[in-house]
Amino acid sequence: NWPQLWDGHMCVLKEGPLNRTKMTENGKRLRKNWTTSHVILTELFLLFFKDAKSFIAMKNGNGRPELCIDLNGALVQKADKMSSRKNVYVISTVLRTQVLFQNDCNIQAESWLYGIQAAISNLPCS
Ligand code: I3P
Repeated sequence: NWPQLWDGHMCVLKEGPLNRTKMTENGKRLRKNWTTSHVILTELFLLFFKDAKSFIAMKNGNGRPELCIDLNGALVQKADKMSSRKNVYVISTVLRTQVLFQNDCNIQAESWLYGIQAAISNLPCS
């Protein structure tokens, strides 16, 4: 038996598409691989799904996000120098994983920045 990530009490603070790539894992630099994800912001995690259907499937007990970022103690910042793309931000976690996210629409990208910042600031390690 595997533990469930979604307990039914988790609150979705924000949901929608974003382009993203993992940049660092456990402090080690990776080769970028940009993809579009369906992203779910909760009080504790930023979850990246293949698409909206995969999120629904997980809520029904099937499937997992492709990536689960622990927001407790994390940092989110503008990342202009880390990509040639526009409106790029980086989330850096306590366990030294970095994920870049981006949207061509600056209002959309900023809205994710503010949402993620707010979630982080409500967690004990901020
Ligand atoms: C990378 C790819 C990425 C690009 C990255 C390239 O090449 O083009 O999209 O990042 O730039 O190295 P490859 O596919 O051969 O791995 P951005 O789109 O974020 O600029 P970088 O090396 O300057 O990070």
